[in-house]
Amino acid sequence: MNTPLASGPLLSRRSALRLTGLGALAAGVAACSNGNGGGATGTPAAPDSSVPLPSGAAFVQPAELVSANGRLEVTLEAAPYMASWNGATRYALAYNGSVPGPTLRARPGDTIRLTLRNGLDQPTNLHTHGLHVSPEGYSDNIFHMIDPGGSLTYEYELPGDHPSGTFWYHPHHHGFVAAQVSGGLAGAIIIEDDIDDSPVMRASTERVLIISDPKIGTDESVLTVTSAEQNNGREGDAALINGVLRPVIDAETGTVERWRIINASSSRYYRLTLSGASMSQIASDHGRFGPIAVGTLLLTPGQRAEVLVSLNEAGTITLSTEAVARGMSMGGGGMGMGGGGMGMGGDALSPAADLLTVVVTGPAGAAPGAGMVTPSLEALDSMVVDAERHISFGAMGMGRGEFVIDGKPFAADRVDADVLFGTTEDWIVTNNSMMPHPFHLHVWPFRVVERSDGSEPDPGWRDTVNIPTGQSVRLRIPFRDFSGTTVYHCHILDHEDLGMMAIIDV
Ligand SMILES: [Cu+2]
Repeated sequence: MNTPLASGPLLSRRSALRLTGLGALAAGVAACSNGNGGGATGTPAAPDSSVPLPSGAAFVQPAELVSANGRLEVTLEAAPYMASWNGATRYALAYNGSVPGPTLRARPGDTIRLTLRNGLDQPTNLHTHGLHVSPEGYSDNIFHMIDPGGSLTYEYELPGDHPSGTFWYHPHHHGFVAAQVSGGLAGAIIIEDDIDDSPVMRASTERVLIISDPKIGTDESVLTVTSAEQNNGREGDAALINGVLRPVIDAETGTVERWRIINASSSRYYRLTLSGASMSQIASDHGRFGPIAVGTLLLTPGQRAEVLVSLNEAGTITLSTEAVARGMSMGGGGMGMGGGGMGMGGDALSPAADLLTVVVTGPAGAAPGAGMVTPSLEALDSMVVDAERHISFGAMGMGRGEFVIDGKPFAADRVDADVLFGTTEDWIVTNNSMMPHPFHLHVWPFRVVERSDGSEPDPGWRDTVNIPTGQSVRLRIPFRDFSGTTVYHCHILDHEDLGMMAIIDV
C-alpha cells in the first residue's frame, strides 16, 4: 500500500473525520490545504507520491507547496525516476522524484519564484499552463531553454484579479514536449480566491486528479515512438490518476467531493462519465461558473474541469472515460509497431477505461452544500471586438507528417499573429485536417462564442478548446494586462513538436 510519507496527510485527514465526525470536515480540508506538503519554501516534504500497484490502491494526493505572506518559493528538479509499479518499478520522468510533481497553491497577487534544475539528458524548460501572467523576461517565457545540468529561476507575478481555478505546469521546449510530458513531467497549480474561502466550498473534500497515460516499461525506450504514433499523437499503456492505476477513495455519505481534474496526457482525449452519482461542473480552465449538471465531460489534453459530486447514499461510484475517436492522421509511417498500423497512419482512438472508484459508506442522507457562490461572467456582448482573425489547422505529407498552422510549420524567428495590446479580437479557428485538435493560447484566456456545427459553446473562460474535424470555433480574446511574445498551438503535444505551433506578438 502507501509509502509512509505519502500516506501521512491522507491518514491524518481520515482520523480527524472519524474522531470528530462530519462537523470537522471543513476544518479538516482547510487544514489540509494550508499545511499539506511542508510550507512555503524548499522542496516537497513527501517526494514519492506513487504507490505500488496493482489497481485498487488508495487514492494519493500529490504533495503541496502553499504560498505564505504573498510568496511561494519552489525548487523543482526534472530527472529520470523509477516510479512504483505493480510491486516493481517503471521508468518515468519526474519533478522532485514525484509523479506527478508537487501541487503549487497560491492566491491572486502572489509571487511564485520557481527554480528549475534540469537533471535530464536533453533540454527542458517550464510553462505555467493557463496562468494569466507576463510571457516576457523570466515569467511564463517558453523561449528560454535549460541545458542538461543547468538551472533557471522563473518569477511569476499573479495579478491581484487573477481568476481562481486549476492550472498546471509542464515542459515546453519545442521538439521535446510530448516525450517529457508523457514521461511524467507535470504538476498542478491551484489559484484560490474568495470563492474558495466560502463555507460551502471549504465544506467539500477537495482533490487534485491529474490524468496521465504513460507508456509502461523499465527504461527510457518508453519515451520513443514510431512516426505513426507521433502523427496520431502518442497514447500510453494505462490512464492513471496521480500516477496510480484505478485508485480507490473511501468516503462517507453526507459529504461532497470536489475534484480538480487535469488532462496531463500528451494526446489522449477523455470523455468522462460517472456511474452511481451525478456530477456538477463549476469550472473549466479559468474562473468558476454554474454549477452545471453534466452527464459526460470531454477533456482534451491541456483542459481542466472542476466538479462537485454529492455522496447521498452508500455504494460504489466509478469515474470512467468513454472511447473517443480521434480521426486519422495523414502520413502514417506505414508498418510501425504499436501505433497506427498501415498506410496513412490509421485511426486514432482514445480507448474506454475505468479511472477511479469511490467507495461510499454510511447512512443515506442528502449531502449538504452541493453548490457554490456563483460569480458573474463578463457578458460576451459587452466585449467590443476590434478585429477578426482567421486561423487554420492542417496536416499533410507522407511518412513523418507535417502539422501546420495557416499552411506553415513553426518557425522561431517568424511572428504569425501581430496583435495590438489592449484590443479584443475574435479568432475564427478552423480545422482542415482529418483529426480533431485542441487549440491552446498562452497567457490570454478566451471565451468560446460559437461553434460552426451549432453545438453549445463551452461555458466560462478557456485557454484550450477542442476543434473537431472540418469545423471552426469563434473565440473572443481580450489582449489585456500583458504584452509580449508567446505561442498558440495544438495541445496534442506530438503535433506541437511536429510544427503545429505559431508565434503571437502582442
Ligand atoms: Cu493536433
